[in-house]
Amino acid sequence: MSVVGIDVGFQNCYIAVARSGGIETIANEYSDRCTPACVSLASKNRMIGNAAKSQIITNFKNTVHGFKKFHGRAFDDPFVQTEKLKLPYSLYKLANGNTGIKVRYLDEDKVFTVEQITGMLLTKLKETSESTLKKPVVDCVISVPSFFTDAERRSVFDASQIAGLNCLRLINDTTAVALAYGIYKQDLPTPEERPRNVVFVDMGHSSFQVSITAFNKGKLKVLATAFDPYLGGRNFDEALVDYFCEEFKGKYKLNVKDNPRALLRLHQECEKLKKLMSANSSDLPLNIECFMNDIDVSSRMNRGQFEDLCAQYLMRVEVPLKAVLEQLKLSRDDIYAVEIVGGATRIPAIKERIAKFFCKDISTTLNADEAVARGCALQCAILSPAFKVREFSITDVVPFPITLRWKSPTEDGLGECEVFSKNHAAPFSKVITFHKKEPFDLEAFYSSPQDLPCPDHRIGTIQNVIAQPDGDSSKVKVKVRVNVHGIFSVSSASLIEKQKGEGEDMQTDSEPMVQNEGRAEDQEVASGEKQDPAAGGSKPKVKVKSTDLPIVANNIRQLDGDVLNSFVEYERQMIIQDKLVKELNDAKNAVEEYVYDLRDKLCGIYEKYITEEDSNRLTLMLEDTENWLYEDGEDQPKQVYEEKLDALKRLGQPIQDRHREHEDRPRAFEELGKKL
Ligand code: ATP
Ligand code: K
Ligand code: MG
Repeated sequence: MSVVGIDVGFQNCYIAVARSGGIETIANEYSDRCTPACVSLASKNRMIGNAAKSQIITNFKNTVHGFKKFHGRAFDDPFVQTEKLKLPYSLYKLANGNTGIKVRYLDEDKVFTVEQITGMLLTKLKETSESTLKKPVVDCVISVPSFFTDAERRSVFDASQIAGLNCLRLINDTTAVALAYGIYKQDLPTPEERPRNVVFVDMGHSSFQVSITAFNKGKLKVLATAFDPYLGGRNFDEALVDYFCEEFKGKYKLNVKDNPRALLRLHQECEKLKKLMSANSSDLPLNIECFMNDIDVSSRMNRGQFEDLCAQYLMRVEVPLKAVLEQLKLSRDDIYAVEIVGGATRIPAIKERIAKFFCKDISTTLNADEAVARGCALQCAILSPAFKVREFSITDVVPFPITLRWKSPTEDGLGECEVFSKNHAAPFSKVITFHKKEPFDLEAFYSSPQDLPCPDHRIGTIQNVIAQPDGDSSKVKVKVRVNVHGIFSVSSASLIEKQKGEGEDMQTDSEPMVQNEGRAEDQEVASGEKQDPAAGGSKPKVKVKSTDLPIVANNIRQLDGDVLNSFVEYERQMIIQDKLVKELNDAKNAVEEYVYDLRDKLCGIYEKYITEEDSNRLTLMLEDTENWLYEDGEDQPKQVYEEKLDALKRLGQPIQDRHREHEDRPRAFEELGKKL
């Protein structure tokens, strides 16, 4: 069994695996440990990761990037609408209101859901880990931002299923980092001692996350999280892009924003410039040749100017830092260390602001790019029965308070209560006892919509929890939980059968009672079937006789089971299609390579082994083949290339044989000499 951790970033993905030597971040076929979160669709196949990134400008309409925040989002969501204006590819409103991505694929117009696009990316990451580990990869742990809501988490979980992965846990980015930090520390306080509080800061391309985590020997407990879901490296790129667009408008009379290709190029150059400015405070050039309308453009910028330009973003750095301390009423003195990760924390002004806020040197002991993936792999190792790793308990938090509302059709039985407060420990289960005469509906939602990154505060509904025919009030226990993925569910409802003499405490419509059931440690292990990531779990611990009531949950925005299954199947087909195209290209390339190789050798090492006349004839034939490859032979079935190669080899092989024979002869003599 494999143990794999995947950091799915807005821009960059990393994979770490557990091997006998420990946790290792692995490289893809380009020897790159970072795989871009990019998928490019084409008329015959798809390209994913580095290959897709190289298509961003050339095939901009069909190259999808920056899609992570479309998970669980309605098309009408204002964020989606703002992004839509900036993206070179098209977004599309799906029948269920979700955000779809419209591209040309296999010469047809095609709309993919974001789960499918992330599924493609995960397929690539799965293949990369399989080729490193040389065995199938199924079990994994995937990171999500700590502020991801229920809908976003369900959507990422579905994507993992589309890729054929069994996600043992969706873990929060900053929690994965905390695990990577803590698990090897030898000097953590004992469980009886005061815990060590560490602040983890992660600023990536799209968002900014902060957590405070308490460590004792063998355990970590996240105490609080805070975030700016819309502050990341890309804001700084955009500030530069806007600045230069304005400048080029005046200086070169260019309307860059009207030209998607030029705009994408400018984006890439601005990101490079931004990174250079992190290392260098002097004036730096920006030069782009043949930028637009055959015009070369150039400009300059230095770090001071850059910081002025981005003042509005730099100001926002302090907000979550302050918030996380305030939530816990902690002072700076209670903080043992501040650890930063994420690419954008390399911007000196951001680092300075964090250090200044905590009045502390910040530590960069963790690998800023790989810590999340390593933490994921560690979590996977802990969860996997196949791997031995030291015991380490992880308690996370609920990012936003959750309220449950109940409603009966005729009674005035309408009410609500907050079942999980902000920073409540997770995973966690609670049992709520209702006294009800009639069937009732339950609805779960986030209680503080103003704090949510997206405007939709609904989580899900459950209809018709009980039908008690005798008109008496009955006792219904409902178990709610936030599971290991951070996903909320009503995991069971049971009717407690009335016993004689119990009538006394049976009040109609009294306030429900909420009991803690404690940590929900049980993990969900998905099989091939469509599985609700929130389902499963143990039966409630009820002493009296109880009957389970059916629950039909309706989770806002989640893919329907049949649809998900069809996506799983479609992904498999696309994998096969990509493989066929790869084999075809390999067959074609083999012909081309043989042509070049033989031609070189005919004027080189083979010269002595072929008559001039034969050599001329063969050279002509090679030239014909080369021309054919660019004309009629451009687009042929695999078999045609294989036959072509065989035909060439029939002519080339005898020469090669004569050459080899000649080479071997002196060697054979030498060996004979030794024996004598
Ligand atoms: P997210 O966490 O938001 O999903 P991500 O995980 O893909 O995004 P990271 O890989 O952590 O993001 O960081 C990428 C960002 O860091 C990009 O904006 C990139 O330009 C920026 N970055 C990387 N190196 C530097 C540097 N030396 N100076 C400034 N910015 C940098
Ligand atoms: K990343
Ligand atoms: Mg990240």
